[in-house]
Amino acid sequence: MSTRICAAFLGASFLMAPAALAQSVGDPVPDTFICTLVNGPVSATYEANRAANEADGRVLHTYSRIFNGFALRVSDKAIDTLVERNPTITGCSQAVYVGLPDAGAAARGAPKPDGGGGKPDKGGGGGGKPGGSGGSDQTVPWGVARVGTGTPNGNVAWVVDTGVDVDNPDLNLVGSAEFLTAETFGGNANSVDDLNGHGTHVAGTIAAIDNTIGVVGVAPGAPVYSVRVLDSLGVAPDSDVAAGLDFVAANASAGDVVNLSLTADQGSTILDAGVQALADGGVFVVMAAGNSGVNVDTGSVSPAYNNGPNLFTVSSIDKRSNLASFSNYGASVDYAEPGVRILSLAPGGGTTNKDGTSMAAPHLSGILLVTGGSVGADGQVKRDKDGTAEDVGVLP
Ligand SMILES: [Ca+2]
Ligand SMILES: [Ca+2]
Ligand SMILES: [Ca+2]
Repeated sequence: MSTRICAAFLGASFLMAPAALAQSVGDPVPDTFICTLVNGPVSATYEANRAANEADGRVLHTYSRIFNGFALRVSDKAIDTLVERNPTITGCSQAVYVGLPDAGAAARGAPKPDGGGGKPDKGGGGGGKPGGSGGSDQTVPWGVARVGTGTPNGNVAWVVDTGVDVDNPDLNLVGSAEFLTAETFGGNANSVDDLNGHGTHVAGTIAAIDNTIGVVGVAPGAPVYSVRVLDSLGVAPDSDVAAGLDFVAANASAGDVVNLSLTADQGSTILDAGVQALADGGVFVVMAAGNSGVNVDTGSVSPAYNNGPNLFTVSSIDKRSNLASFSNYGASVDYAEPGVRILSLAPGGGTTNKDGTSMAAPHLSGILLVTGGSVGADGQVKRDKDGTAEDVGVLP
């Protein structure tokens, strides 16, 4: 067992530890297992509690929408016995860490998620508010200018992320939920607030209100529901993320949009099941392609490699429509959207620049919250790496 996995148990006391010690996306989560149950009238809650008692474990989550099952914290010795003795359990697999794609970009020397500490790019791309009304400090980010803004159709933007700033005056936040159970370095379970900044930034691009502050989103003022599944470092077990998706599946309506600016560096069957269940329910699922510079299909980047009705994977372009150096690509990618030097909201007020496919995906989420499904095109991505250049999605 590697040092960094053992270190995971040390938790909050290592908040300031070097980044190299943090869990990596794709690593197994110690003593955390996701179990699936046979189809039929089997209660996930009853079975989870029974299993926890039997194996001296603790129930972390139950799932009823994306599949029937539960997540347990239990030793790996006990888990084998549990499966053998309980015919209602079809199998258990160890959870893996998933997280923000941006962490990978930073590690590879791509632009840092915070834009290298640059100052907010006031008017740097999109200029001021069209019409230039005096006294407004609202900026139209270049990406929003490129994609356009339109009247939201009333559906909800479910931002499954690091949380969304709970009292940001530039957002119409209609609810917040939290599903973190892991004692990771980022820790901070039991708060719904955004302790990273990523989710607030994503929400701003989708739906920042058209007023005199901050930025304006593609679907200004659209209702945002925050589903906090990633800690302050942007990492979490996929079992926690799946709990967030199960919650969305139970509460979303057809036509709502789920923005998933997170990735597992390898296949996550539980995330795959989650996005598919949402899509089957008529919810649009918008997924960041990821920032590792790899092909999502040959690299098995989950959930980005999932395809089908209502599933959208988004790559990142710069102002010249060139594929961003960090952006993943591949046949499963559906649209390219602005994702380099993107200005949006920061927790506690103000604005900041970030780079990544995480910033590209919310542009498409905003489009879907205006159109209810149709996406226009403003040219195609340049310097595409897979021979199938996707459209730059804009409001029709
Ligand atoms: Ca605004
Ligand atoms: Ca696709
Ligand atoms: Ca392509």
